[in-house]
Amino acid sequence: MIQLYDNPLSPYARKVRLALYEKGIPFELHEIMTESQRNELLAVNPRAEVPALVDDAITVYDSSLICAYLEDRYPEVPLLPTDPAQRVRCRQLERLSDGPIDAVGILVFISKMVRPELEQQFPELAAKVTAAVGEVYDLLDRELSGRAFLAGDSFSIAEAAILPHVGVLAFVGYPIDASRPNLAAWLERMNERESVQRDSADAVAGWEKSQTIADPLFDNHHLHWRDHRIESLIRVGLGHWLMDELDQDRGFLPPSIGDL
Ligand SMILES: N[C@@H](CCC(=O)N[C@@H](CS)C(=O)NCC(=O)O)C(=O)O
Repeated sequence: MIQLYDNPLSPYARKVRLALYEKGIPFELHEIMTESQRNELLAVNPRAEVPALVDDAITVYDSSLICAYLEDRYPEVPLLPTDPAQRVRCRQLERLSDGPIDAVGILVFISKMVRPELEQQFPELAAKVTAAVGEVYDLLDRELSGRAFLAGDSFSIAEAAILPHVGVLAFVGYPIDASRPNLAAWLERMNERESVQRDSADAVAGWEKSQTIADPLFDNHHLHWRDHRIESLIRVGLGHWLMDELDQDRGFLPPSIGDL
């Protein structure tokens, strides 16, 4: 059976869970929630990131590669459209979600939860973060104009990638109101799906469990920085702050190529 290394709070892990639930593929779960489980994760992913998936002799990490693998290996319930133009649209939206949309989510996470003092240090930050979330919502609202699904005519990887981000943003204080009617209606429709309800229940249970853990895997005092997340910090004026975080060992970068 498929072995899934995941954390129910990670949007990337949730993308893979949604794909597995939609496809109806059973899996055995290795929930990686604590620092002491890092070695278990490193054994399947040298970047020590969730999700990772082991299917017999095959080990895959990175949610996009996992979803592509699932599509190739278990095509019965397709999560990629058949039309080439819609397929590329689906992949573009997934990439947008994993990069710039994730980076906006991290800005929210940092400024509201992990380093709330930032809003005092940088008085213009809250407005910049709110504007960034608004840009994400506007873009998705435009992309959903006249469409029931983001790409093609059924639930796709684009939905699986974007839903966890939008769901969390809406939950932490950025509701989607009538000014974005396409996005609001899409979210309401998606929330009726069994896969989405199962994943949301996993995330709520994961959040409750995370509150009882003394050595969480995602250490709020030692953050993992990379790619679009770094760009977005620089864009809102937090580039020097990031250098201080790294200098003071409150943050770290992914392994360099020699460590992979
Ligand atoms: N590109 C990877 C990103 C996965 C990722 O960022 N995972 C985060 C959780 S959201 C993680 O495991 N971080 C480990 C850490 O912060 O130490 C994917 O798509 O799977």
